[in-house]
Amino acid sequence: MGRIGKLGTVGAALACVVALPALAADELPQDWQFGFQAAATPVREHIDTLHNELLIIITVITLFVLALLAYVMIRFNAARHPAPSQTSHNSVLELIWTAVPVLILLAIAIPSFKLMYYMDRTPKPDMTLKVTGHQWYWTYEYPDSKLSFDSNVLSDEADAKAGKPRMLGVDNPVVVPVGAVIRVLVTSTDVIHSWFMPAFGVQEYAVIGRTNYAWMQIDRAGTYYGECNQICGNNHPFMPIEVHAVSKDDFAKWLDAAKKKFAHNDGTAPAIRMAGRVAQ
Ligand SMILES: [Cu+2]
Repeated sequence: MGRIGKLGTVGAALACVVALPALAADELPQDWQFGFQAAATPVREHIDTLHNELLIIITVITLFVLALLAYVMIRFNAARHPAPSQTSHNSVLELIWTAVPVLILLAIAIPSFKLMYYMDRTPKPDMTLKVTGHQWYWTYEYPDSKLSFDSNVLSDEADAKAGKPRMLGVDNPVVVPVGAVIRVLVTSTDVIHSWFMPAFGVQEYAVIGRTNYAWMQIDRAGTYYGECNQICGNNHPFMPIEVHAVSKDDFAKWLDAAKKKFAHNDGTAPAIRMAGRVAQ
């Protein structure tokens, strides 16, 4: 095997290490993981693609600047070059070092804007999920099904008992069907929160008196976790998000059960209240 062949093998082996290990039903970041948590929606796949493109561009720029610095330091140090050049400008060079960065920025801006518009426009939605942030818990509403419930963080003991990751498990998780285009409406009743689901590429501010929106189409079943990531007060770390993506049949079954379980709710958000950590 030639040197390049060997390099290729090492590269392939590295790529295997960098690629995410097989994930269980709980979709969580792994210890010593490289890169992002595995993408579970088309939006997140597009974000990964742009991220990887930027990584190549920034690496090439960094190596180029490093090489220039090394060249200047070695070739033009005081010992080798005791009489400094009196050159003060060079029109061609100045034109190049202005135009090339502009072209690089354009090359970054075009895919970046494309991604922003892609994230912004919900394709024809199959269902709507309304998320309301409170100090310090979430309310979820399914306006198509006239269903609403609160979702509170679990105590450490309850997390351990349920086999959920500490401070990420909730009493009432969001359940959504795999493959459905879900329009997510996000708002708040007190301070600014943020509904952040890394695996879905969704991070939307929950602002009082305003409805922000995002969309997600989860491509595989699993349990996904997120958190409020806008500092919102005392219990900010205690308002996690737990999303179960299930098959359409399981979703229909859950919906029937949930309508009975949360029958006391008439589809409107409950009054603001202080959330304690729920022990179950
Ligand atoms: Cu919050």
